[in-house]
Amino acid sequence: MGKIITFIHAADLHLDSPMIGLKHLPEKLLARMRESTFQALRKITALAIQNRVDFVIFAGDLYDGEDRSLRAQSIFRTEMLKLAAEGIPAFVVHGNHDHLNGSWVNLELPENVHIFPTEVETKVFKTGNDATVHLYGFSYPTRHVIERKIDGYTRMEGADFHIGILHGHDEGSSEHGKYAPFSVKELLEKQFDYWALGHIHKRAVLTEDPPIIFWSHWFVKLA
Ligand SMILES: [Mn+2]
Repeated sequence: MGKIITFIHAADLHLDSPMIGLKHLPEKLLARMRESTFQALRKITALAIQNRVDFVIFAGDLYDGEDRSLRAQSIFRTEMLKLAAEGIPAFVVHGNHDHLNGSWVNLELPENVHIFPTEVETKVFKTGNDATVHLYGFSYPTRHVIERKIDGYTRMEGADFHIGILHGHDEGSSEHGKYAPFSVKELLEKQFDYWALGHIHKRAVLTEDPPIIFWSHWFVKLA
């Protein structure tokens, strides 16, 4: 029988965003909007636990600001502890908003949270059902990453599933900052089973087989 994995692909939570574009709203409504990034995170962890997924992916811009407000970090830590209690790991890349050149007061995260470094790295994870997964990703060292980081992604044999995590710009579209650019052709050439993309704040299915997807809160089952 073939192996199956399930996970949640989230991106661009922008925790603790001040929602500057909405500051004309009535105060109460604005306050609710400012809570919405945390509500989204709580929904993700609840969904993960309810569905007993194998892991959760955060594909960049987890925090809105490079200072990673203490409130954002504290709430993220609380939610990650909930996942830790259920044995669910989280794989995180940081994007242009929460790049590693910012300065913040560091709140230590539980050990189930795996942060990718600034060069593309392969993380190996074995699920409870004995499926081996290779997850490939990198975090932004600074805000403006214009290199073709896609060149650093290389399939490493020895896994049942290969998942690329990339916060960047699809050259086929004209929107958003043109960071870490890639073409769909390049992603396909990597021969991965799924691409968990982040950066644009709306759903975009670039290809279905394999799934190359921009989105957040997306429940995925691969077989
Ligand atoms: Mn971004």
